[in-house]
Amino acid sequence: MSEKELKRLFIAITFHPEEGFAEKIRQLRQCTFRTDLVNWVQPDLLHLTLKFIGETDTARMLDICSAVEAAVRNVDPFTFTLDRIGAFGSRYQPRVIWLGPVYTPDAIVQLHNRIDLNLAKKGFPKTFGNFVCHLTLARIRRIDDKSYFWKQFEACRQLFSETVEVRECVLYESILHKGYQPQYVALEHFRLSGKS
Ligand code: 3AM
Repeated sequence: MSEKELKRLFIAITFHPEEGFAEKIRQLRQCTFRTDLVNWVQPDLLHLTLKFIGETDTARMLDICSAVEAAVRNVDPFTFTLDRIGAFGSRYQPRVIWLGPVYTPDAIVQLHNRIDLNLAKKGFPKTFGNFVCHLTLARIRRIDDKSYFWKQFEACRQLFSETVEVRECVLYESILHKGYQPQYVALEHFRLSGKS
C-alpha cells in the first residue's frame, strides 16, 4: 500500500492590509523591546482562521472541498471592521496579540459554524470552545517588563480600524519551518456566491 501524504490544513480569510497598517503595527511594536522574545507575523501572512483542520491525509481533500463549497454556497459577501486589540493568555503571561472586531458580525460566526458543521458531517472533529474572530499579530515567548507592555498596549487601544471584505474563504496548507515563519500555501479558493 502507498504511504499517506499528510498536509497541515486550515481554512481562513486572507487579510489584505490597507495603506497605513504597517505604520500602526510599527507603533504597536513599541509595546515590546528588542530583548523580548516576540514573533510578529509578517504582513503577507496575516489571516483570520475560520477552522484549523490539522495534519490530514490528502486523500481527504475532496471531502474538505465539498464541505467548504457547501458552506459558502448562497452566502452573501460581507464587510466588517477590525477595531479592537486583545491578548490571549493572562496579564501575567500574554501569549498572543490579536486584532478583532468590537462587534463580531453574525455573518462570520455563521460562516465558521457552517464550515465546522459540514466538516463534522464528513468526520472531522468539531472545534472545541467558542469561535473568537481574530487576526493573530504576534506570538509572545517572553516579555521582561510587563507593566511597560500593558501601559503601551492600552495606549494603542484606539489605533486600528481595518476593513475586511469577505468574498472568499481559502484552504491553506501550513508548512512549518523550525525557528522561522511558517509558509502558507493557498490550495483552494471558495467564493461566497451570494443568494441570488
Ligand atoms: O492565525 P491563528 O493564530 O488564528 O494558531 C494557528 C493559526 O491560527 C492555528 O491555525 C492557524 C494556522 O496555523 N492552529 C495551529 N495549531 C492549532 C491547533 N492545534 C491551531 N488551532 C487549533 N488547534
